[in-house]
Amino acid sequence: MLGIESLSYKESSVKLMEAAGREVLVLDGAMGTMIQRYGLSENDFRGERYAASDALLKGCNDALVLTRPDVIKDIHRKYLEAGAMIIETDSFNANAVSLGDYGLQHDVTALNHAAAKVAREAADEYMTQHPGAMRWVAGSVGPTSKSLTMGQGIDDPSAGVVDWDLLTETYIEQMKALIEGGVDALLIETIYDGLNAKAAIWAARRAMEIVGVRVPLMLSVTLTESGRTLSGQTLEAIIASMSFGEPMSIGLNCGFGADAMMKYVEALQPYPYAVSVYPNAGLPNEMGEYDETPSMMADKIRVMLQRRWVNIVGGCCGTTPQHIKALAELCKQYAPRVVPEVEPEMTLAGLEPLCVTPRLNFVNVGERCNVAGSRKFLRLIKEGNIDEAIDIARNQVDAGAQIIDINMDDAMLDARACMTSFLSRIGVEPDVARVPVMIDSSDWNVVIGGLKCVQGRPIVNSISLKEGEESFIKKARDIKEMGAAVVVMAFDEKGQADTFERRIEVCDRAYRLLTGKVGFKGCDIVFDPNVLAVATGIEEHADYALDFIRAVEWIKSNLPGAKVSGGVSNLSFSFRGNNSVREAMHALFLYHAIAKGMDMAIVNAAAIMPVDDISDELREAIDDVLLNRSHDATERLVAIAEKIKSGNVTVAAESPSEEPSLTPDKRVERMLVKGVVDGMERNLSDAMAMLGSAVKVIEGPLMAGMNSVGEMFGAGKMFLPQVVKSARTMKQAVAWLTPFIERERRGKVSSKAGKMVIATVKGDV
Ligand code: THG
Repeated sequence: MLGIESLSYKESSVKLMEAAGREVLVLDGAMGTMIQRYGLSENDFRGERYAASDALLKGCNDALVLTRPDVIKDIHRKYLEAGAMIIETDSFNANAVSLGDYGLQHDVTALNHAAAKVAREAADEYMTQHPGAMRWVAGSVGPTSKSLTMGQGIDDPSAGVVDWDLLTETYIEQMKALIEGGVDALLIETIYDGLNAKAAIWAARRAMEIVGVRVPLMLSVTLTESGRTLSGQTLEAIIASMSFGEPMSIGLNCGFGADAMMKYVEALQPYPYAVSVYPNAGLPNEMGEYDETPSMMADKIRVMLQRRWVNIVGGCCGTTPQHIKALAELCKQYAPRVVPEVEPEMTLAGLEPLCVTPRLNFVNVGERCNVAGSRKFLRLIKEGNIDEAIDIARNQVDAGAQIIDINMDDAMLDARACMTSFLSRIGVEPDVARVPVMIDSSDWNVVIGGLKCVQGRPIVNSISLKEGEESFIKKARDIKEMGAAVVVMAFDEKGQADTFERRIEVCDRAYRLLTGKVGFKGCDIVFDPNVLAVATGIEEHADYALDFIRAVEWIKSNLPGAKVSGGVSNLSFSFRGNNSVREAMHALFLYHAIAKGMDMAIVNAAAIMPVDDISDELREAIDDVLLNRSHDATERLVAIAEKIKSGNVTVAAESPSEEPSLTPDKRVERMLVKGVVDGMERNLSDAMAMLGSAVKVIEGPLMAGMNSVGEMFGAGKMFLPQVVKSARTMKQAVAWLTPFIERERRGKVSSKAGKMVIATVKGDV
């Protein structure tokens, strides 16, 4: 391994990581609250160094490490005496973006060196005076006041552009100086934007490489009252975004006090990191003061300790050495949380997480935000009609797309600019940004540009061995270090793999390189063994689909954790213009490939057809093509396709709402399964007449329909988009029946309603 993996941790850092498993570690309290107590003047903040500064520096706490180091050291000492085991450097805002407010952006290195030095001295002196006691220094790294995610969505050039490159540059300078100054850990805290956090983590790892010293990362998130970050991510989503940092701890700070944190501390329990929590001293009062006393705060933290939920405890805004003293006494009485070991799983994220487990059955990636795959999307991008282009993304998510693929590769476009601006815009559209993105480009420059503006955990689509191992490894490393998962196309120096043997040969080689040389986890690799067009009339293409399906099976049983994906619409290029045949081909192809373990596919989420809707004749013909079962398979499929085009053969059976052979209840059931809304009211009314009540319509055909949707989903015959459609139909049917149900209920003389408890599981669709 190269880069950060080759560095070993500092000795004191190793002790810190061990200690977190042995005892509850106490972190210090607020710096700002303490500084206020010293009643410092403008001149104290300026000192000699900044005497000539144009800006007023009062309030620039980070300057004091150079201008009043005695004060900062005194504060560190007080926290150590109160029982803090880890003290934080006074460097929360010591980066160029934040220091720019005071005109001190040129002094990042000196300030961070001094911040580390003064904390280091205080900790070392304490250890000398208390032999046997270990005390640690954590370098504090704040988020800056500029949100990369929210800032970039706003088209206001005058706002001053803070982007990934600028932020990482100053973060590297800051963290390099902190590490050189001797910190034992880096504490990236008050995280409110996943993209800022990713930039900080990326920079931390570069800073470690530059200095040649590895220290553990401690990550601490601040949630709003909604339980999400300010930029909209759930806790699970932001953890997925940050996990590439391989943190020692993840936790919560600031926020709304210890009470409000309780349920989120619980949510941290399943993760394989130490858990830290350092709340404010309650909520600020009207004067902006925090009035939670040390014992009040300790009582709340006690509950977390009793449940063995935490490894590191401390204080944020408003806390004082008295608070830390109370916490330190408390922590002595409890054992720390046991950090669980977990089986790694691919977790992607937008604003919400997407854990790609076999439980999901199959993940569909929306294909329509692709300038090469949708004429409409290309036109909108060319016209600069971003709003309508975003509608295409939104429609896919509405139709059930769980990830959206985005591709701007067109010779007439500045693909990098289109990619970054589109990603930035959808990043602030909550109903689109909910899902992770797949950054699709064959231009590396576009991929990197895209990665720099996504706050969630995306997948890069794609890399391959086309240009040899060196470039493959370099790109893979960059992707891993930016926190993304990866799609690998089965392509090497010899070209595109198009037989079973070539497909598995290339995937196997890529897997060895990624897991062995780059440090990728198997579960974060997605192989794409090339979905190629079949029924082209060319003999060499006859095994394309079958070999793909065989390759899926081989990859799933030979490359641990690896996922398989493919661009399904490629399959049917020879039937362009005949969407019903294309959709039937896609559905059957997916049916076979998913049965062998295919995990995801790039599809038109709005147009996946249930396999059982395909007429027997068409299904037989398509299967013959896909599985290469007969020599005249293509000819027969072409012939049927012609008939379908001219309207002689239907793809699906009759529309269930009209089918005369069915009784009304059966019609309702079938309509629900197919998600058909047209004609529903008439059929509901007929079914009600037939069954005698609205409740019976729900309990009978509607429930039966939902059950078969569930069964078909489980059997891989139906996918999320169709389930969503059925669920919508159900909702509409119930809404239509509700007034009748109420009337029926009122009609009953004395109906004693019992109590009913219903429940669902987290993540239920
Ligand atoms: N593997 C990976 N990524 C991919 C592909 C793949 N990305 C691109 C592509 N292939 C998958 N996406 C599409 C998107 C659209 C179509 C096919 C594949 C498509 N579009 C219609 C057509 O060309 O007939 C256009 C319809 C329209 O203009 O509206 O078929 O294989 N990793």
